Amino acid sequence: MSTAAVSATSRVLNPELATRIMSAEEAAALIHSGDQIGMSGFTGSGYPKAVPMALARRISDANLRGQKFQVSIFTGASTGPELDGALAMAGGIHLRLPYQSDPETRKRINAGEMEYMDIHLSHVAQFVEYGFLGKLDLALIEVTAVLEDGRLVPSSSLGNNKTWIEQAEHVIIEVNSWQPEALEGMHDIYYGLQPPPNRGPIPLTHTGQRIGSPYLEVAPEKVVAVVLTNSPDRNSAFKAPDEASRRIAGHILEFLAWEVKKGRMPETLLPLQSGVGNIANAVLFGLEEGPFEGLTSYTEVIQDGMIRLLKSGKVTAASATAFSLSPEMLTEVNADMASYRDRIVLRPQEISNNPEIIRRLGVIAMNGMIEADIYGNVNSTHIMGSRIQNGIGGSGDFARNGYLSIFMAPSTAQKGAISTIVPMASHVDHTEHDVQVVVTEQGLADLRGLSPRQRAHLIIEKCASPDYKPLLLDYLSRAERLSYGRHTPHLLSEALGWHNRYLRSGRMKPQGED
Ligand code: 0RQ
Repeated sequence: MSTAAVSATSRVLNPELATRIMSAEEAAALIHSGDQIGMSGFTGSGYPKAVPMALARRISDANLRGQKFQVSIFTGASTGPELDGALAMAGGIHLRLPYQSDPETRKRINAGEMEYMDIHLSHVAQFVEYGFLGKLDLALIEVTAVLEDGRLVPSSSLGNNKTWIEQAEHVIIEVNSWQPEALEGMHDIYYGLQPPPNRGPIPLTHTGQRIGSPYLEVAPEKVVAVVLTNSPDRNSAFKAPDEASRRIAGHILEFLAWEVKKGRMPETLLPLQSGVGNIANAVLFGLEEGPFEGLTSYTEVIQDGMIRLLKSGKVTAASATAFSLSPEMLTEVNADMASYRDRIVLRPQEISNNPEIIRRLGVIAMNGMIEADIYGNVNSTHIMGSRIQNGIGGSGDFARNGYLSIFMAPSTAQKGAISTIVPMASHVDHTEHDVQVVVTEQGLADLRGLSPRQRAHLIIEKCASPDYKPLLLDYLSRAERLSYGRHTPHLLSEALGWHNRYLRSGRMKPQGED
């Protein structure tokens, strides 16, 4: 047995579960075509790494023999190449939910070869519990260790693990000895959520509070396999904040300072949620240099910027469901995990993204977008209205229920060929009713208290690129004169014309407009 395997064995302390240790190939042989499998994993953290690869090999072999072998994969959110990448490449996924960001998976979904359900992350656990998504055949969960009494020490993400373990007929556990043992005690798993009509209030009133258990519970008789691994999480590196991201961060910080001055939030602000992507990370970097102290964060993932804020003492407590760190930051944090245990709480995503808690705490939601239209409808998911990029993720959970809902993007994409402020959004994830602030590097539009026409003028004035501003103003003024109704003026024959033009010519601007 290799050194890695020996150290992993020492992490399976329960004698009954130790008897079920087997290879990844033996465990993958227990999976059937057509199974619905709930896997751990949230961003490149805490996803199973050996059994999905073995399953992908099994599926490829079946395909070579002319047999179709596909499974449906439910996770917390996106995962790593050993899971989404390998299974998509083998053509082994029938249905994927609730979020992905893997290039191969994205390609297959957009080619119409894979079904994809893009779901609010807070909904997933309850959809399975209510039976909306059918039977869950298997849970495949990475953990850090198995305690003597059979309880599980979770790894670097929690996602929907509690629900998968409870709802699945059978459970396979991967014990990853690469995960630091010091993760023990960082998690908070709430077991008090009953289905309606018996659902009571969740007793969580501040960010760093613990209301549950640090361990996952599993009925030992459901566990059909325990697989030992020693494999790193794989998150991609963040780009250093560019000029546009820094300017977006600057506008947001100025706006938050104004809100404090107006007495609409305390000097320590309200719990921050910052979404995925480089701009969100740049906002966190901006906060590091900004004036605010004693901050807290109630969010979905702990990114590099959040660790820096915790280290500098600017953020005192952070709650999330997963780590999502660049390789360099991951090495640093893993070596010093114990020092974060009193300041970071990892929760199931039904709690990290819970509308009740987000509303109660008054979270400031800051999320990236693909485009916004002049009225404030936001598209977070679809390029040119039909090609999925990632998914809605937690953005809807936070935007709809937050104290403030901010959406941000550079004012142009693809080297200026695309305006991210458009007459009509080609797909809508967040309606004008859920979006209070739109910000680009050009400026910030505070939409609160404004009618649609007032919003349109402000968004164009503050957020549009100077290259597209005259075209947007021209559209709006003609729509204000000619629209069927004047409440939300539109020229339906033109509203999506910019997208059409891009698809035809590779740029949103008409010929001759440079
Ligand atoms: O394309 O990859 O070919 O270069 O879209 O764009 O600028 O890298 O954006 O990494 O900030 O992600 C909305 C996708 C932004 C993200 C989105 C093209 C662009 C590039 C990516 P290339 P960037 P970011 C959970 C929060 C939904 C989930 C969410 C996201 C690629 O923020 O997935 O919010 N959000 N979860 O060129 C055509 C446009 C475009 C465009 C960008 N208008 N038209 N292409 N692109 N805008 C809550 C938490 O707490 C985590």
